[in-house]
Amino acid sequence: MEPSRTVAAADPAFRADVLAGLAAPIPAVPARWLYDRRGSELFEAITDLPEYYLTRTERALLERHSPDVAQIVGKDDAVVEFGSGSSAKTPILLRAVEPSAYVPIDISGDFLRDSVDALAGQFPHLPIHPVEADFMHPITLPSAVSALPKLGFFPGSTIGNMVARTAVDLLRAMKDTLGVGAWLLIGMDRIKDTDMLIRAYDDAAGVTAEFNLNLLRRINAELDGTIPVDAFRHRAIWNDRMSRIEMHLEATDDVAFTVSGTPFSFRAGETIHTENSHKYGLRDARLLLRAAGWGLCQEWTDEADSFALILAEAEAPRFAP
Ligand code: AVJ
Repeated sequence: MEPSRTVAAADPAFRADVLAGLAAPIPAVPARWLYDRRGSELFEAITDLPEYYLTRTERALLERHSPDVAQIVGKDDAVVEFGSGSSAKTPILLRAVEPSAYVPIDISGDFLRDSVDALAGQFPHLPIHPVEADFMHPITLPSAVSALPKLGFFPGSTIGNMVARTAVDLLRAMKDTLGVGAWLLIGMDRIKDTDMLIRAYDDAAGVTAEFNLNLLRRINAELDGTIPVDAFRHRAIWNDRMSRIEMHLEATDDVAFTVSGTPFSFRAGETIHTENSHKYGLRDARLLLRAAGWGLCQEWTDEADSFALILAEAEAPRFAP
């Protein structure tokens, strides 16, 4: 794959996060900065890796069970996707559910336009109402869909990027956006054999390593950084206590560099924490949803229980003992 880096104008939020994150007692950079254009291309390549079972398994679950979803939620809903449906997964659901409208929500107008174009070609009669917004906060949906029953869609185990507190905040915001009685179809990765998890995040071809190291290249390109990228290596670690895979960039030597003129130094072995990918057991997943007001409706997994597709319903508040 050809690197496609067009040096974007420095994003002040990126600079602020990097400068604060590198200076923190436990150095870390928010994972969302991994996904520039090149990072998004590398993530797409990850989804095709033999070790990265997540995408393949979730797609098979959707193919097998979208008709079951349609049976439960009925047809003619508004499907509201959190994140733009650039993936191959959205059409599988839309074909089964035959919605009256499709509402993709994304913070990036560019990603949103790309996915709308792709889906409009495949579903010429489906009304599409894109919303450019941050779905971490409750959103007022377009009035054209306000009277329709809602099916939220949040595939890809993206919820796994968030620590539990933030995940619950997000699930609650989704409930506020969709309303009581709405459905949510969400993909969550399961806790499993540690070696299998680590292989999925430290593949033999080194694509995930390149994805992680791309953050340093991006800092150098966009924030006038002097980081010696060769002096860092990709690490994928299973944090059992937190039930998550962590990606880190580990200094292999003592290094010193500047970012936007600010000096930083790392000793050999010190790391920059770049991403979390939380994994959920059967009851963990149910509890997370319940904590945000979503009642379990149905869950589907593959033979090996490696990934779960979960359908939940937004519960009305009620008196509890
Ligand atoms: C896009 C967040 C679901 O955590 O599995 C893949 C990102 N990072 N390999 C994941 C990712 C490294 C991915 N999510």
